[in-house]
Amino acid sequence: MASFKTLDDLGDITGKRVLVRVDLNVPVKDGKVTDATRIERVAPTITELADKGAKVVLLAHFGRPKGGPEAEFSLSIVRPEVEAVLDRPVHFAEDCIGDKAAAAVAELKDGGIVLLENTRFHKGEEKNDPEFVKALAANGDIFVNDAFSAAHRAHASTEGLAHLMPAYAGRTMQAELEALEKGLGNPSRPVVAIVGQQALASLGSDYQQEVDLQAVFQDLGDYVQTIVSPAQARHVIDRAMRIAAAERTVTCVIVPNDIQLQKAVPSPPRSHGNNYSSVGHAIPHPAPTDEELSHAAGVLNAGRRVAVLVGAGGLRATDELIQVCETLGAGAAKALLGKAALPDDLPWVTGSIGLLGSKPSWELMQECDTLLMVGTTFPYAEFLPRDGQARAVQIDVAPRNVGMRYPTEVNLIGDSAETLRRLLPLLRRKEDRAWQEKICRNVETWWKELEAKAMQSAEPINPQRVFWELSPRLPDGVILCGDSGSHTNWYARDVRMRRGMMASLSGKLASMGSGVPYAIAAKMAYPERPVLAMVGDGAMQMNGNAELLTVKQYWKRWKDPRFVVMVLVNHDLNQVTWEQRVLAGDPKFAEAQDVIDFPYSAYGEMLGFKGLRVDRPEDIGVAWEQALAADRPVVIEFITDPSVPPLPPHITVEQAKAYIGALVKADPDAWDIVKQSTKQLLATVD
Ligand SMILES: Cc1ncc(C[n+]2csc(CCOP(=O)(O)OP(=O)(O)O)c2C)c(N)n1
Ligand SMILES: [Mg+2]
Repeated sequence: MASFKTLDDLGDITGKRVLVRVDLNVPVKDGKVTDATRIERVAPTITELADKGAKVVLLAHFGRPKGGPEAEFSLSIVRPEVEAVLDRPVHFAEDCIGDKAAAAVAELKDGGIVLLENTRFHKGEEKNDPEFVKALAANGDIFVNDAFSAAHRAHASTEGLAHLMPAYAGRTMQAELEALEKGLGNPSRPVVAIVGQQALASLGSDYQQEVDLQAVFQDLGDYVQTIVSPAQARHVIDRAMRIAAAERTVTCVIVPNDIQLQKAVPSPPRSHGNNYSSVGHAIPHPAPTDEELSHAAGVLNAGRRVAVLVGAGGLRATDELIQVCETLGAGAAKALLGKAALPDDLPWVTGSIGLLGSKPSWELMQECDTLLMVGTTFPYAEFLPRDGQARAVQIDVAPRNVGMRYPTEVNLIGDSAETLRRLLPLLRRKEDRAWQEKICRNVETWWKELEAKAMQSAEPINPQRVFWELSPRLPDGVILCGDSGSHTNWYARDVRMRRGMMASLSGKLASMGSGVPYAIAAKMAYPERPVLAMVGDGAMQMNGNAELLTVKQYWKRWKDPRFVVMVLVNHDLNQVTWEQRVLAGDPKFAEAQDVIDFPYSAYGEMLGFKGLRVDRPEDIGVAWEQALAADRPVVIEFITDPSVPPLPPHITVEQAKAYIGALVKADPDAWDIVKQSTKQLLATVD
């Protein structure tokens, strides 16, 4: 976040005219302020400036006048309450610019305070009109902004003035910006979902739009509460925020309609059953003890064949992971959400693990005698070493995640980068590099195998080739957003990550439909980065096509317009078709599995994007280049062969038998599959 100046940076301000933007947009009833919270918030800044001898000139808006004076929106109504809170005289000027303002400011003594009339009585305020900004600036030497709640709007008195004069954050603004810095500086993005609900009185009557939201969200959030009384709101909101931030999780607050309409209770009555909560949160920083670290180092130093498995928790520990693997002569496999944790150009990185994984990852886990798991809850334990095969160390920030899939000997609870940094000096460099060299050879062979598989012909396009050709053309800093389908296999295996790229998909739930929404979210968070969504035709028809309208609505605001949606067309819910064939031995059930044809790229063009349709293997590379260099969003569809098997790196005998069983039971695609499977087998080098 950009740094900013605060009142601590002001030099001597005696006699200086300080324009202070405050938020005085307070609720008023019958000419009286009913809630002075906002005034109380800005009071410390005002008194501090006045006490330092400045002439304090207050600027604020009040209500929504239509660009001219309206008596009911005059700040003169608020002035007595400002005086009361500050406990000192506050003068008033009937205009915020021109002669009236100038005269009132000229009359101020050092340490005096004047409130200028509603800035919104001038159209120039909301338009951020340069002339109006100049007129406001005429009454001050310094600008202090303390109106955090108005800071999201680029108006003359909030944003415009900051360009014309030396600008400082007031105390409220400073506190809010520092809190934001803490929140946003924390790489995980906690979520508080605030959800509406039908009126309390209607609940239980099968009312229109009545849903048991508590039950719906129960499994999603770590704190799910329905506010049933306004007095409860303060502590429920405070806790929802605090738990979400501190535990890097999702919380949910349900607010029924009628509760939304009731008056806020800033401080509940002092009686049994009420709570008086505070705002803010503290992020825990667990750290293992020196003893635990040396225990872990002992295990890792004793190992002769060390394997590392890294997940999403290792995404910010790339340097440390590289150093640890180099020191231990280890190989490293990546769970899917940790794909960006280590670049694939390192020779001992074996790539993805699991059903969508690589053969060298399988071999790494089969043959290691020591396992170090970093920030991962990778679910498929059959892809880890056999129970008892390896001594294991696990690093995770959450105590609940350790020792869950494999019997670990040492669990280190802490941030992965920090913990690895502390572990490194305790690790001895393995002089025998034979294990790592073997892994590197396995990896080299695997990439060749993948290339050979990708280059096999298919009808019309081999889907692996789409991903194989993508890797060298990926722009620096790209964010990759995957979906759930056969394409997830090719993404997991064939795409080579480089440093600085980011990648995600629906990992735990493996939900279809993540590709386009994730990509939109990625672009909202990082508008300066190129983003690529990789989606199947089934998921595109499920929600991707509709979400392209969201892209149409927003893309012109993005600094970098590159937003590519890749649709892998195979007219099939291919992943599940294959799962049924291989795991259950069932032939394809066309009625459920077929996906109808749809002109994805033409539809993209209709929305004003670039559309590309590729149905010849030789066009893949050029098409990717065009898509990734376009000056607008792109929908690029590849017409691919559903007969290419997305088989796991190590198929069990049962699976192979079931697969053959499916083919003899009159699978509509049987012949094509036999052809493709034979080709894939022949492409295997070793
Ligand atoms: C919401 C949801 N529904 C169903 C599934 C089960 N499922 C996983 S992959 C898949 C097929 C995806 O088809 P498509 O998007 O066309 O990709 P393909 O496998 O053909 O590449 C299905 C039905 C799921 N994971 N999520
Ligand atoms: Mg499909």
